[in-house]
Amino acid sequence: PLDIDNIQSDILAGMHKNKELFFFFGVKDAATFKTKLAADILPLITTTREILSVDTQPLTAVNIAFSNTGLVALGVDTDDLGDDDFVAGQFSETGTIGDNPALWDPAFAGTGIHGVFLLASDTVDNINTELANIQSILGSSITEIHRLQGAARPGAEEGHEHFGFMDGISQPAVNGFTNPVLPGQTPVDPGFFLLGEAGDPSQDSRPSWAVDGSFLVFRQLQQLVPEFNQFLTDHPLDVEELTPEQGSELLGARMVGRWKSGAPIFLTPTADDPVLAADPTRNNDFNYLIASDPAPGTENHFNQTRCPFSAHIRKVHPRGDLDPSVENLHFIIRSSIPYGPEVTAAEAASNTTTVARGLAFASHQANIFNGFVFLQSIWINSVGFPFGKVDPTIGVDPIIGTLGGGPKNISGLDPLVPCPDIDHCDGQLDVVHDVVIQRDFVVSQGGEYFFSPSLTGLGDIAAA
Ligand code: N7H
Repeated sequence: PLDIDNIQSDILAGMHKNKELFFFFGVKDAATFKTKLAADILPLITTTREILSVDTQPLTAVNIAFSNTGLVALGVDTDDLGDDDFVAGQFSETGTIGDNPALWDPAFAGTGIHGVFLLASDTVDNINTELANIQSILGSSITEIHRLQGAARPGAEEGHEHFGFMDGISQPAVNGFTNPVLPGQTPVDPGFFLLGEAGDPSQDSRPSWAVDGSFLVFRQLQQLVPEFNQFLTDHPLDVEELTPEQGSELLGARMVGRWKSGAPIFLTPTADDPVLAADPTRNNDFNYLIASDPAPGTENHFNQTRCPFSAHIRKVHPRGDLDPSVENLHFIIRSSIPYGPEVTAAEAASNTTTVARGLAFASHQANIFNGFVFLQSIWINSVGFPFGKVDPTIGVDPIIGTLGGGPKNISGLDPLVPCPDIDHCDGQLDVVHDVVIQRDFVVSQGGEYFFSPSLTGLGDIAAA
């Protein structure tokens, strides 16, 4: 069994709180930092077991993770960690992952961030109190580089990201941890997320201080919500019996692959189904390979009436589109939270963002290339993915895919175009890029790759 007293809480379980601060710092005095880390910070770190029960949750949960330059500054040799992307840092990979470095927040540009504290609680006041405590412990051994305050959206929007869609529905099930496993969840070995555990291809070669740690990919992803809403309003899908408003809603749902409620469009393609959305035994139980209408198998390669090949959740988890031996190599565990306020009346009226908001994206994986980098560069940003479909130029992910900020041609967003079934097209492929998205509605402002050690690993780092 996994040692959940030794694994930081965010990796497998998330922080379970509505407010979360990401506090990015540089180490100024490594010796002092390591002394304080061992004596005073380590006791503050929240474990997986503690977060799982409200009885043991601290007022403010605390996690810590280090970048490669941070570990090196602390005297840790990261060469044998076995992760080239981690060692390179996220800034050096903007080309690979499709980011425009000119749009990055200067805080993330370069390799100056050494570590990040994740502080989560019910109130920002609690978080600020814990941050003040940590800052007084560490004194001038660290310096603040950047902070991002995340918060669940208010009222009925709680759990929804800023475009309005329910988030946090689909996660892989981790063998030896996830219980119960819900219908539609794929069980995966813990070594996909935790170094040195079963299923980690480098299980036997990880240094002992790294065992039961995980790589944390952080991204500050700005969302242009009024602009996104205007796009939907301007391009309602012209489907019989739908009002323009419903046509716009359908377009948004087909870009994501779920309705705003969270109901998967593959199961309910023409209208939202809030009852289905709220049922955890049904809202994730589908596979693009299998459909009763049309015949099983047909759906997979020739038909995107129920769900576009390009839909965000299909791009990042092509259930059944690929051989499971390939598809299942690229799972991540997400623990993102929205940041920034609700859209103001003035922004909505002008269809223009003036206040920063978006998603503080966080994902855990035991191999950054197989996890985040592969998803972003090979699946999300490839116009041909999922490969082998009737349409070789599907387009990038309409939500988070990018072609350098320029126009994106996406096929299949309109359920009536192209021909739903090649047989019905007299063998002629009628590939129509029915929707052109002129700009990105999600803009990366940068991020970094971190390593979240186990609690014993933190002790080892402090002693390095
Ligand atoms: Fe995505 N969105 O609102 O459109 N995402 N995502 N994501 N995402 C998911 O199933 C969204 C981003 C994944 O197993 C849902 O939990 C937005 C990045 C994966 O079926 C919604 C942003 C990456 C899944 C969104 C964003 C991913 C997933 C459905 C950025 C990886 C699970 C709710 C601002 C590189 C797929 C759910 C599955 C689901 C949205 C970013 C990956 C609504 C707005 C950068 C693996």
